[in-house]
Amino acid sequence: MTGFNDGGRWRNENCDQRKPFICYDDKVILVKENKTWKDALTYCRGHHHHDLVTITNMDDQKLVQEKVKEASTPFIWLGLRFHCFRNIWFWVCKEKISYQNSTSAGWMNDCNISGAMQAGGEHRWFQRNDTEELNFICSKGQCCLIVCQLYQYHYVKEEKNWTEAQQYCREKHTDLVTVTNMKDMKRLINISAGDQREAWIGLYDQTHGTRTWYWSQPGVEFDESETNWNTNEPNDYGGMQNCGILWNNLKWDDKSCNIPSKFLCYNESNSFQKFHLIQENKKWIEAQSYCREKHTDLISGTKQLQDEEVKNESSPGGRYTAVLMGLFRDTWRWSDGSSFSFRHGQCALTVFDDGGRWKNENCGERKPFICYDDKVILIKENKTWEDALYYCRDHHDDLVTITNMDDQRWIQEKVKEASTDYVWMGLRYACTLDFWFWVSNEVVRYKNWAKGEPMDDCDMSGAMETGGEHQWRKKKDTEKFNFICFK
Ligand SMILES: [Ca+2]
Repeated sequence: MTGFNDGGRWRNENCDQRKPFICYDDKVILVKENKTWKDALTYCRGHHHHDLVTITNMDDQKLVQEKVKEASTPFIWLGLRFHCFRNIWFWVCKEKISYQNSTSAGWMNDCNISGAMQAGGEHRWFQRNDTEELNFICSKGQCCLIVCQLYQYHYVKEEKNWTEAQQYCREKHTDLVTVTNMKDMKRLINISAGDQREAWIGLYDQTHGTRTWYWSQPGVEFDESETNWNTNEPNDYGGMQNCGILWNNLKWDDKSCNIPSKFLCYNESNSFQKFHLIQENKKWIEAQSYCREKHTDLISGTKQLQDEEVKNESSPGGRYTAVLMGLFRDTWRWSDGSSFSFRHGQCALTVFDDGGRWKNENCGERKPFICYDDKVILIKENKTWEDALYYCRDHHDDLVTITNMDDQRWIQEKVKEASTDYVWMGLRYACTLDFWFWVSNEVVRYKNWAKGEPMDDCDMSGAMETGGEHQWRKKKDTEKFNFICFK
């Protein structure tokens, strides 16, 4: 067993002792039945697994090659397929082929062939005729094993000043990195290989002091028309007031971020008590860290502020007169023009050994930097749902699939630029089978339907609202909208 008090070093122990323990979920399963490639695909998709396995990097490869050693056939089917008509190889879960482990002999582009891994030897990939009957590997849960994201980060070791770094990223990738939440922050820390201590990110301050209000919780958008300022607020009284407080009459006020105060946290996963009054006095940035660590975030957005639970708590003579809320303003902008409110300390440079906390730095200094590649694109042409689908498949990859809240946030930032009121997604109603599905074959698990949707109706597809809360609506698929493709 392993104990944590000695740096995780393992030691021998009587197996009958009662101890806490750590389980793990296997994400891939070897099926020791001999099937043609197509039958193997159907099996994986139908047996509560997810799909034939996709390998996008060395970690995936290692995970899979450990499994295939147990196989009873010399090769094992992967979810790798040759698209005869488009003349390309692709992964069945729509991943582009980035990582490769094929034979040096090269691949013939031929119809009716699929990719298989050697059970022994170096576990390389070979093309096989898809009527061969082989063991196969299914993946469970997510399409991609280790990383499955709508955007990819690239750490560039070469040292450049901020402007040169921005230029480099825009040429070779999409832009300098945009960080939208804590999960992204962890990805950033993970890619900072070796002894590199800090790197430029895409946040910059060139607005000459023009401040913008944001809500702390990622995905909650500030709406000027819903504000509830006290009379003559916000007023920058006595200097800069960049943080928001809530009076117990539910009116808002701007306050200096450095004055410690009680605060309200919001917890989205606790259905009994969503709002938590913290009686300790903290500065705004410390209060934010506290809420993000123990709950979800500082209370954010008018929907949360108008919750009955908050109204009951807020009364004259109650437990507080004023609390910090998740409202702040700053002069920082993301290089790619997106309006994500996520901040992790101050500004444009991320320092890896301080939990990735950001600090402000002279933009002329030369540092390594982090670019990102966007894997989705908004097409500002008006097309019917079917024409949009074919456009994506011809020019890019597919109409977009949204499987979780993070995907939703990334996409809703894109649709703001659309010229139509709705934007098509790869969501379709199967009339004869009576269910909604993603064209990428993903099951519709995460949902963001507007109230009253979706009614089941024939010839309907799913579109996202361009404005408002960016919820999903079913629309007649002959309507013409902008749309979003996977790249
Ligand atoms: Ca004020």
